Amino acid sequence: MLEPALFAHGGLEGGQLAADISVLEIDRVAQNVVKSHLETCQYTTEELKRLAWTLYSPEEVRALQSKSCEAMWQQCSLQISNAIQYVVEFAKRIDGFMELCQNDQIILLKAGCLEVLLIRMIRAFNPLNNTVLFEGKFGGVQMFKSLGCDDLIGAIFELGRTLCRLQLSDEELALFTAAVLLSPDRPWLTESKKVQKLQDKIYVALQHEIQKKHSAEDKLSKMVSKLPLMKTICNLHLDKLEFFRLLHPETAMNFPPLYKEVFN
Ligand code: MHQ
Repeated sequence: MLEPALFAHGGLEGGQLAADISVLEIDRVAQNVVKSHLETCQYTTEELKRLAWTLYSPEEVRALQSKSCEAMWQQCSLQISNAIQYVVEFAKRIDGFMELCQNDQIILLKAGCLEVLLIRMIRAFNPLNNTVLFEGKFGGVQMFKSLGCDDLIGAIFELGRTLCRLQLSDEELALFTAAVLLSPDRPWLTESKKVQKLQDKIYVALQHEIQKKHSAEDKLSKMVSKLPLMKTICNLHLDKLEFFRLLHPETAMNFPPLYKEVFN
């Protein structure tokens, strides 16, 4: 599925170049993607370090828990919608993305932006106490109890924990999210060959980046192995949203436009 095609020919092992992609080109791709990520990651690493121990108090958690399901969904969709704007900006800054036809740009963003958010989440996730950043403070799964989506929230936190174990650098995160965004197998793409070429280059750059410190085959395959769990989470989210819409159509109508557009 998302298995990088370049994996097959051993990548850059021993300084040998995959296919016809030159070292210079790989460096250029890496630089562009990393810069785009850093410019659009919403919170700097320093900000997040400082915030990491700003926790919700037990009273604040109780207040969130006693909110109505509708109010909490509204709050979450707003946070997600804000975060999506940064992912859209990230995509736009990746070389080659804006040269795709608009139809394909939209397909890639709609299909990939939640996966990108879930990967980006590790920056705002504290595995030491299992908490995530939500509206300026860190809190655990209990915070989201009123949503009535314990399975979804549980899966998101589990993904957070397993991704954190990989200890991805910002460079690896940037390249991995770009590769996920530029997945050539999304349904209804009209120029999937073009997308494939962009993704291939990004995966080569990612292998190259990983190789600076680790065995690339190892870490890259671990990263790629988390993709099925992300797909499960995306589908679970769509199921929950559909169900919520049936129960509370008026609230769902007032969800932020971007959230509605992406998940319709
Ligand atoms: C981003 C910043 C960011 C922003 C929002 C869908 C639903 C009903 C519930 C964060 C999901 C609840 C999200 C807000 C919860 C798991 C969602 C709500 C990285 C990702 C991050 C931290 C989002 C992570 C997932 C959160 C907490 O740059």
